[in-house]
Amino acid sequence: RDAQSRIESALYDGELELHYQPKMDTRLNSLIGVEALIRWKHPTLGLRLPGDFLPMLSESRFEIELGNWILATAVAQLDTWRAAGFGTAMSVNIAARHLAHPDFVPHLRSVLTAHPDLDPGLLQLEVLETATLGDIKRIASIMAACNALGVSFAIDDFGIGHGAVNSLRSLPVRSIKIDRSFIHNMLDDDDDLATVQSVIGLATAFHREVIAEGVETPRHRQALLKLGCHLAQGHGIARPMSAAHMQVWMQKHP
Ligand code: G
Ligand code: G
Ligand code: MN
Ligand code: NA
Repeated sequence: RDAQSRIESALYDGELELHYQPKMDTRLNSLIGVEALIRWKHPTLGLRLPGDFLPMLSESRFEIELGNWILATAVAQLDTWRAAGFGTAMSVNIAARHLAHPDFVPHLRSVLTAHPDLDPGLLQLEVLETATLGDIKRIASIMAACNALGVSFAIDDFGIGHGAVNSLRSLPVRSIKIDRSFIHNMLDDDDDLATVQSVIGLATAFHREVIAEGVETPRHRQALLKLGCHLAQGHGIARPMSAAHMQVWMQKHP
């Protein structure tokens, strides 16, 4: 409770901000979009990563409020970049519980309405913890309602666990993201390589776009290209950065 109210204060004190990480088409060497990632600029502890503070919010009312703020802030930035001539797409992370909240679709609609010149097709929602989604039919219908607004989905942290194939079969998602834990050792661990290969095969068979996260080296990038995955995100391309730095980066990487 205490930790939670400190994060609430951080939001109201303006200490929370979104950073952005590029996603690239490694064949064309072109930017395909950016992912928004929450950061806490803590006055004494420095930059804190979401793994340090988001888990403290799980199941709380404030988790939903923060999720709404993240979505509104990311879309406002996307519209600012559009108006400045950067036609980039943006992905925003959404907890499964947030997506399932009854106010999610109305909130999304109001955020988009606030930016009438923005093409909603530039917005993608990356859904986390799809394994815990519960009633998959209900989630599929919420996703369909968002799709009707023009917004697409990615399944984040995709693996080959229980429910992965079912998610692909049942959910109207455009993309899947290969979890970075599989990419990390894929060049040294045959099981990880087989997993990456299987996920790419699965995505291809289901006509979904597949993007690898945690691409840290040119060797990762080349191995993924050989396996048929040409979309990548990771420190080997660029680390998450502030909006101002992201804009400079976009100028250099059209
Ligand atoms: O940035 P970092 O690698 O520390 O992120 C750790 C985790 O926190 C990732 O799984 C990421 O998806 C999640 N995360 C980052 N930003 C957001 C956000 O804005 N909303 C939600 N719900 N999760 C986020
Ligand atoms: O789970 P999610 O995809 O939302 O996590 C994205 C997070 O992964 C980002 O917040 C970022 O900090 C982290 N990340 C991005 N690229 C890399 C990478 O190449 N290596 C590692 N270890 N983490 C990365
Ligand atoms: Mn993500
Ligand atoms: Na991820």
